Amino acid sequence: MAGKVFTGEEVAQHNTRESCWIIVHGKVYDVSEFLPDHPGGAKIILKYAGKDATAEYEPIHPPDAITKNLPPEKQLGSVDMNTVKKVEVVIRAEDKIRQERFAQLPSLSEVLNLHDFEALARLVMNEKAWAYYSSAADDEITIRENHAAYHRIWFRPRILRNVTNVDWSTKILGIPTKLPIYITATALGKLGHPDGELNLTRAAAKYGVVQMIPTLASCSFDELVDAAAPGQSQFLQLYVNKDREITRKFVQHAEKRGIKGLFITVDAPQLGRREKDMRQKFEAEAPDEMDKNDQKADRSQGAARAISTFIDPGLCWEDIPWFKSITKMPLILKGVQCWEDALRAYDEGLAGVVLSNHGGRQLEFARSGVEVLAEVVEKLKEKRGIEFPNEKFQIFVDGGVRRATDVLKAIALGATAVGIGRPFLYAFSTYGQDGVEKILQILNDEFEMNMRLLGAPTLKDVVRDMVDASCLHQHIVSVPDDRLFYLNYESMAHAQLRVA
Ligand code: 173
Repeated sequence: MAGKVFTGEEVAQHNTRESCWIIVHGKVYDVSEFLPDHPGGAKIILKYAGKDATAEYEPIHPPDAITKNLPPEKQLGSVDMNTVKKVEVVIRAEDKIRQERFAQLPSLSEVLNLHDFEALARLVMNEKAWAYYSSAADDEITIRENHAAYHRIWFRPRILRNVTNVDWSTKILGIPTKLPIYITATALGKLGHPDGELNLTRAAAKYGVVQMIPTLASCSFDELVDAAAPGQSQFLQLYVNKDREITRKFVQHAEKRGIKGLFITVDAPQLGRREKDMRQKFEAEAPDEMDKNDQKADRSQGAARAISTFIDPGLCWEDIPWFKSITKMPLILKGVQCWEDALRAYDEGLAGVVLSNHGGRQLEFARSGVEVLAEVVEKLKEKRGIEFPNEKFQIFVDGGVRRATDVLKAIALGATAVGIGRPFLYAFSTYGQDGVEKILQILNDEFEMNMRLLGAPTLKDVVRDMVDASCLHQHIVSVPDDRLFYLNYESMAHAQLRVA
């Protein structure tokens, strides 16, 4: 059966809830029985009953999601695409304006810093994609605090040191990197650019940095590993599935494919409320009569929540030995938010922790990673006598980083390296791979200058005494207004009256 080639007309007959076939990437699938189980609700699938759903499917599913979730007998065969009616993609007026603005993007030489990419992305990106990438939890206090926390740390530079040559390369989990940053995991790359996360893989190869592949990438895991240059290192971010067999297979496959570190996300037993994303209503205009029974549709929850239902809220410390039994990769917990949990991770023999609040997208009023860093370093020294940075147990931070000075502050406080997420999304959503490379170039330039100005020829010379973090834990001190950051920050909107 799987070898059968259908015509577009044959597929088009199956356009009801009872017999619902769809086309994705030239293949025909019978999804009638899967409808009630679709995490994003049945309605969105019914909109494409009997039709080609590829354009809708592509940005928000890894390519193999459909083959993994449907039994083989529901994978009916292929279709002669010449006989398939093109699905008219309706572009909303606002998105048309945004698309046209691409022609007006300034040349990359005029883009001077990471904020610039965000400002431009906000103007040109498709509205839903912008809402998904930029949104954060509840009132978006934590997302802003992530950046603002860096304003409460000031430098104590040293003078008259020979800084003719400065070197900001280091090692992360034993892997050499040309900058003390890594590209952290962010989902749904194809919402921003047709090549999705491949933009990151390719730019990371050119600039000698490590990319963390997300579980929920738009590109498949293997595609991203295949795209790596010889010798290029990649990490994997893991969402742990309720079905541990799926997780075991994925982890072991990743290890076989040469992944150098497994970052287990521990701050998302349920996805936070991201209201900018929710207001976009991933609407699906299936005819009403088809939709009567669709109680389960979760589309009011935004794109991310709809596809996150597989994540196991039952994940707990007792699972750690199991992870150790299935892989030899270094295990790092991503999303640790207090010293007690960092200490436990150390005592469990893990390779490290990422102090992170998930870019402010999870628990609102979670503290910033860099604030938690200062506390973790102090307490682990007090309780276990260890100093940071430390090769055996490494601490990473992410959230709110926009400048090399931010990274240098984290390093002075004891971090090994810092994760950067959204700025790379904004860079490829505007300029593709060139944008990502430009960020890495900007950061290189910023590191060179700032290390000289700090009096630190290497990262080992960026030590605790080089920062004054005495106000870091104060949440009510006045900080300078960071104009570029706040010009980009898009206020949340209230509910609106219906248009008559
Ligand atoms: O932050 C996110 O949006 C995220 O991690 C996620 C989780 C599940 C599905 C999509 C994205």
